[in-house]
Amino acid sequence: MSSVFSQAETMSRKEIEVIQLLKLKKEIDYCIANNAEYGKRLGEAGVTSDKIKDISDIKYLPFITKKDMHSTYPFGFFGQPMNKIVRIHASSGTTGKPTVIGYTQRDLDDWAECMARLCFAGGARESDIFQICFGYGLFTGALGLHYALEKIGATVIPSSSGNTEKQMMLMQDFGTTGLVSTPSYAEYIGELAREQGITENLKLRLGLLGSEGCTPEMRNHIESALHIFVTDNYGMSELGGPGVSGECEERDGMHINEDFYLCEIIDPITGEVLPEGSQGELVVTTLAKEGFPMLRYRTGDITKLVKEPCKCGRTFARMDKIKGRSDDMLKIRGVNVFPSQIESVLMTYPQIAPHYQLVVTRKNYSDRLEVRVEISDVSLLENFAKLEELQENIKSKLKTILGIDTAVSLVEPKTLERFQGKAKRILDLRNQ
Ligand code: DLL
Repeated sequence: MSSVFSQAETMSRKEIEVIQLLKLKKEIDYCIANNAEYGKRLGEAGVTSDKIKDISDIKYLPFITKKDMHSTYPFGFFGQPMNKIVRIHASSGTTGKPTVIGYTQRDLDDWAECMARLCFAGGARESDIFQICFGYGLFTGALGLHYALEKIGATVIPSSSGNTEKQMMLMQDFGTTGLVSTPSYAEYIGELAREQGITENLKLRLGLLGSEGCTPEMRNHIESALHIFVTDNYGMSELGGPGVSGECEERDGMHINEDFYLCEIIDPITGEVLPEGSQGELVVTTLAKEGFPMLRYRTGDITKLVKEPCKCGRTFARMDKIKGRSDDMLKIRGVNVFPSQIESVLMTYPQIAPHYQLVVTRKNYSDRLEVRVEISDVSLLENFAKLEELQENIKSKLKTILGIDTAVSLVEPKTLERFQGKAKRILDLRNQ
């Protein structure tokens, strides 16, 4: 068994469930006592902690959605007055107002503990030098990993995102061993390192990536470009940021910090709780938050849960890589399409680069999905027959996986946008 950061990570299933039940009841009491919005909602639903005899009784609690965040902006779900809140973060909403999250000092300590467990599970150690290339600011990613890595005793370089040339210089000069970023930024750094011929000068060995999806195929690409070992980390602002779950070195699902988060999978349409092992929408309840407690938050993320212990020795349940967000899912002529399915297909071709864009248009009431992808093999540009053959091959593979026809456009290297944060790959022009 590999070592763990906290003994809590190896509790028996029975112990985990006893703790979850106790903490859930306490969190419900806390919410009713400290937040008027919860008092009203739980009162209407007729739920107090007395009704919760088993963790499955969580089903009596109403869901919270993103819409509820907007209608209670900015502090409606805060569980403490401002004199007890020591930090504020906010989600990077593209439209309207952001979601605002408050932390007490104890929340910050718990956050560092949760994330430190996951960094350690991903291989981070005291001797590492980590460059944090998430944007510092209201986004939770940078400070979330920053304090966790310091807690482990690793050296942290808070270089933030952007200014990639300088990032590369620091990486070489400081002997950075660990990279923290989105997968798309890691991909971009890998591309530049190769172009500048400096991959061999780098001492990188680990990548703690997250905040957006990354298929195993994309991960392989990043690993071979930067000569690193990558783990995937999941979280969201509403749940305090990163630290909800992350992969260990087995990379067989992301371990959930189950003593801090209770996860369920529901049918996104009916809201019914689904049996163990089913794929559906992830709903999360925080079990020990003071500043921003969340009871049954609908994440919109599609995944499934596995409770069997992992080979690494950790007993915390694991969630599969996120398949997509229910609101990222494209409906093309009635068929559900997740960008991750397309990415998996594209990544199997050595002749193309991991840079793509999905453009959806509508003509005569019929949807058209165009997959634009960069070629990496420039010699193809001089061989039209080969280019066409590749295009047809990708089209037919996509048809097998998605069940629908797509248009495939092979574009020249470096013509699609690069991202320093989360990638924006979908261009849905149907309503224009
Ligand atoms: O992305 C928190 C975070 C920071 C997680 C750093 C991991 C590392 P938000 O900006 O609120 O918070 O975005 C949350 O991003 O609902 C998912 O749809 C997506 N997401 C986050 N992590 C992953 C992941 C942070 N590992 C939203 N795989 C979530 C796939 C992810 N999607």
